[in-house]
Amino acid sequence: MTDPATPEGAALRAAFLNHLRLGRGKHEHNATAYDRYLALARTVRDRIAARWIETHWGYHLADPKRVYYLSAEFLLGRSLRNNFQSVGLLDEARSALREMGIDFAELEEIEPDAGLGNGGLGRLAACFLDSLATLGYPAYGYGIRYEFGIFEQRFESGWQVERPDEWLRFGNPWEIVRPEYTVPVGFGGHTEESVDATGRWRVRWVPAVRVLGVPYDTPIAGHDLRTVNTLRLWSARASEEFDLDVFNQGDYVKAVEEKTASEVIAKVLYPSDSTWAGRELRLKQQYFFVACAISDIVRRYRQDHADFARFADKAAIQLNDTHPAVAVAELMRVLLDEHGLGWDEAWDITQRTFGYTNHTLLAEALERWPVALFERLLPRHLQIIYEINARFLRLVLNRWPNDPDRAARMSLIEEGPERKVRMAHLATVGSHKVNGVAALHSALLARDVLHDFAEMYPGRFTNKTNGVTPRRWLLSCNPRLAELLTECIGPGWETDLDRLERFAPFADDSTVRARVRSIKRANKADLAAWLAREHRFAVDPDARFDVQIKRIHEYKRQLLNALHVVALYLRAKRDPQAPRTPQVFLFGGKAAPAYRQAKVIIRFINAVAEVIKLAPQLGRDAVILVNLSGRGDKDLDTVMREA
Ligand code: D6G
Repeated sequence: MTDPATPEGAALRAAFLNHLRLGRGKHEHNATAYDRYLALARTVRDRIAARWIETHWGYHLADPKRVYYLSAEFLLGRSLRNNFQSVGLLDEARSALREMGIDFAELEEIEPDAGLGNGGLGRLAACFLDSLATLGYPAYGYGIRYEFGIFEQRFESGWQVERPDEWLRFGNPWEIVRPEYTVPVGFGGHTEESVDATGRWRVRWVPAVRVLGVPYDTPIAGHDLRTVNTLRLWSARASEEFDLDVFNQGDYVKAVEEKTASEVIAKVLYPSDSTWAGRELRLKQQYFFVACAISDIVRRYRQDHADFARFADKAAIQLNDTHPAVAVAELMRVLLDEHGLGWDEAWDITQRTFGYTNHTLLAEALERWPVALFERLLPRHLQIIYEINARFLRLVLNRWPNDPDRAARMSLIEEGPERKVRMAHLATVGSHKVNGVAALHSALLARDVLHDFAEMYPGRFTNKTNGVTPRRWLLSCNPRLAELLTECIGPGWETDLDRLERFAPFADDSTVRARVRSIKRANKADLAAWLAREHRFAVDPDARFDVQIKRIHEYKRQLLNALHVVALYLRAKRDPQAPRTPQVFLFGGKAAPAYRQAKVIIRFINAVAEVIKLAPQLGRDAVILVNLSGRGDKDLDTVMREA
């Protein structure tokens, strides 16, 4: 072990060894890679924690307007490198470890993916958290701490098979449980109506069961660590009262069974993508995290405010798609039933507080919950939704008195053999802004799917084009290019992407063009080395790479891409002498387990890959469908054993 080159390096090394010894009970000579990963994670978390406390103390003192991002999915991925990047110690950490004979990259590979999302919607949520913290907004993410994230993918005879993703099995060094903020969440039961002492009509919901929401906080460090915000994810626990009841009747096994039944709520992320999976447990999940979030938001607001007059000035709640849309009814319930506000005041606050982001125009993806299910799980919320609807339809009929079809189209309730609650309509009516996620999408939303609403509330409809955080998706994942950019245009583009325009003139600079080419070549060589190591698949880094990585779906047209490969193959077979650029087609994507057609597409791509591998005339061409769990065919246990 050599001495670290800088005081910062020495401090990192001391902190790391401390965590190894005191946190893991290990000497550096018998520590496993897993011990080292945990010790390193704690080392960087310490740096973040100090700013985390200061940031939140600052919020507490200033009482600013806070942004609350409610999302059923947060696809964070790995955090180790990102966090070192944010605290500005990535290079220091790498060299401090190198001096101890430890490879940072190897420890990075130990971290499981926080795969609490399916795809774009969940990654958008994660990118927003990064950007909000970087821009210094007082922002919170609220979601579910799924015990099993998006399934692990394997291939057997070319077919996708799914394995549960037990990402929490070995602990999660980033989160901190905060039992002091536990929230009881009701389900089922009935409502009771009465007149209170002031002569006011009151409704009280008496749930049949209560589940406890226990929050786990993860710090979200902005770039340069000026702000550290919080992602608060809720885990489900059986409530003691609920447990004890059965237990006292002497049936221990049944008590444990019931405990498991209520804890199942936060077990698993539904792996659907772009089609809507309507399962009772899913509605329970939605209400569970929404009830926890609203309760937490109201508690925080009430610390500084005696009444609700300023609530909408202090809280902006954004609904990431309709998964959290029941929040509209929940905030109304809390304001009406728990705090005794009148309808008009409560509704005004609710509308001013919520914003709704729509993610899809596909009819089969729009959530519609059966009224009967709502009635059974959330009887009070159904009453409130009916009342919102009655008042809303009165406005519609006032404005278009001779157009009953319009009222039927706009109703929050879809009539038919099975009546359903249209969650997109609830979210639209309950919000002051509705946005799509691309200019074309937003235009079509206002033109087709929510046309009647856009006509009624033209100012409500806006566009917010999705983006990604350039910290993760350029600075962190393409360090060579990031360095060249900084060299050419100076620092600052990481937080102000418009500055990349300054790179345009370098298109005329042949030295810079050569650098860009060699960076691309080096990155391709890295990818080729990874494919060889993790997937035992050799590709030529000088071939042209054509990469399509996203959930497998008919509308995403992986099939068309694969058929293109087949066409190229047939052409090469017919005329082997014709000049060709060698190409590597790389596919990556998971199919929803129940989506038969998508699974057949996976089987097809794997079959094409096999054929091309065996075609002698296509020596340097390749097709590969990468198993997206990122560990080749190894499961987490094998990876841990090797670590
Ligand atoms: C985060 C950071 C921690 C802070 C806590 C406050 O976990 O330092 O004490 O948030 O939570 P609220 O009281 O705002 O819910």
